[in-house]
Amino acid sequence: MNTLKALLFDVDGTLADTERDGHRPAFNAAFREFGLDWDWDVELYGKLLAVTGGKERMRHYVEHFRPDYARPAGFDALVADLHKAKTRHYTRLLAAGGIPLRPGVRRLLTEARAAGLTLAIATTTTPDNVTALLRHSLAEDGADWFAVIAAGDIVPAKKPAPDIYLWALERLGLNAAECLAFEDSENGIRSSMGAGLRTVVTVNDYTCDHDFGGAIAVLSDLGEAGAPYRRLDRDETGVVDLARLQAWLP
Ligand code: XBP
Ligand code: MG
Repeated sequence: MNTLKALLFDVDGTLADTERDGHRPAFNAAFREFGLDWDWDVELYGKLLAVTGGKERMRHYVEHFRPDYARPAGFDALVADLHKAKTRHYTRLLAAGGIPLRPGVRRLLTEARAAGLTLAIATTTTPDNVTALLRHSLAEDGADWFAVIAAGDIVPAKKPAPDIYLWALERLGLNAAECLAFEDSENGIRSSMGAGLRTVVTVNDYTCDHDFGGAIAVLSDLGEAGAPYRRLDRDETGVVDLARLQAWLP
């Protein structure tokens, strides 16, 4: 049996439910700030999530949902400026304590640290978003809990490309077989499995219908004592701790 050395976590949708009530209103606030009539409601945002990365998502929106919008000269710079404003709105929301960690996340991170496992992050979101979430929703020194934070434009090809996980593994100096990944979306698991990582999935409202073929477990969440996870790929409830993760490994 393989002994686990590291756990690699996606951020958005996995550590916290950030998309619907975090990123989405932050995009909308940036659009208003720039006098644009773009407004992403909950349903439309679900469709836009097919594209990872905020800048990429805005371009996708203009291309596929706003044929009426005439791109100004300097559209690339506008997208970059909008994205900076969006990051400002989003990190302010986090600083106001806006988004809690998902069930079981703090418990598992704490147990893994105490057991001497290495923790890492692999996400397409902007680095500032990650550090703000860890600081305001995990702990003042939350970013220091993670040996590697792989985020944003650090690799050009975002998820579902495996590049961000491969980059994190290289930095960690570990093989995929020594690690486990945690994801919430099909793009995420395609990325992690593309890097050879066994992956545990915790779904959310936006991703519960995604294809998670190949995951070692598909769960409602990580579970807490008194509020166990529900496993979606078989009849089982429980709490994800290190003993259970180890038992799931071949
Ligand atoms: C996260 C994303 C990100 C955020 C927005 O995907 O798709 O684009 O929605 O972040 P994953 P930025 O959880 O698979 O990493 O606006 O900072 O790009
Ligand atoms: Mg995610």
